[in-house]
Amino acid sequence: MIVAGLTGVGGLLLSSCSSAEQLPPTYGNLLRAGDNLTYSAQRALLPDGTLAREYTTADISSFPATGTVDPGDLKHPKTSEEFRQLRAGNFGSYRLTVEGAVARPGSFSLAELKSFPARTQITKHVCEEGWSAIGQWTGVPLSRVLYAAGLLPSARFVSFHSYDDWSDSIDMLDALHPQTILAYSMNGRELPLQHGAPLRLRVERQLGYKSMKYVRRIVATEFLDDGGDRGNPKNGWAWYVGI
Ligand SMILES: Nc1nc2c(c(=O)[nH]1)N[C@H]1C(S)=C(S)[C@@H](COP(=O)(O)O)O[C@H]1N2
Ligand SMILES: [Mo]
Repeated sequence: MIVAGLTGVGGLLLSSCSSAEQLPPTYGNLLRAGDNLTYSAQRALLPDGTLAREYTTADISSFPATGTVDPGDLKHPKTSEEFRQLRAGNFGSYRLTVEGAVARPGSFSLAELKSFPARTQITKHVCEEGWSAIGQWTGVPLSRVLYAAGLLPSARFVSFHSYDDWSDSIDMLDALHPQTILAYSMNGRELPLQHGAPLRLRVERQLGYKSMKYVRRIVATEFLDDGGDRGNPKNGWAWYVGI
């Protein structure tokens, strides 16, 4: 009875939100209804370009590596072998694929990504497991890469696929945000393997798990792809986790 009642409330909340465009996935339970409220409220209250706080080099802290620390160790038949080969060649033959709603789908080498104007930022990473750490990241703004590929006006989300078989996405506000970068350096050095080499995403206005490591492929999409079986919502984590 109580469960049915709660489900009813969830349904009510959901339908009252459904006029907003392209809400994150909810799977129809009460907890997921909160995702929609958080997303709608943050997007309504915060101006688009609000910057996450940036720190100084004196604030840089020790930074644990979590989740996957080497996709070459994993059992995904295709990607782990591909990653082992890339790693053996110090990522010299790595290419980031960019496709979907772009006029010029293709790929970029690390040298090409490094030839774009870089952005360096010292930010606080907040993990959903309860720890935080401050690190310095250098990389190419995601917007640069998307524009270089000829991002189409119809694109509304950007999906990311990694070598450890994660899929996730962010909306265009986060994708084009100046602090959303594809980082190849951490604390002034080459990005360490355990922190996502050769290229990781930094999404500074959301919780740590949105900052995907080992990025392999980027897809601009017109509709939300929450990653399906490889995505966070499927594992009980919210799609949108603004901080
Ligand atoms: N591809 C991939 N990206 C990932 C993860 C992962 O396991 N695989 N873990 C996430 C989580 S939960 C956090 S807190 C951060 C951890 O980054 P770090 O290992 O550099 O501390 O990466 C995020 N991105
Ligand atoms: Mo995390």
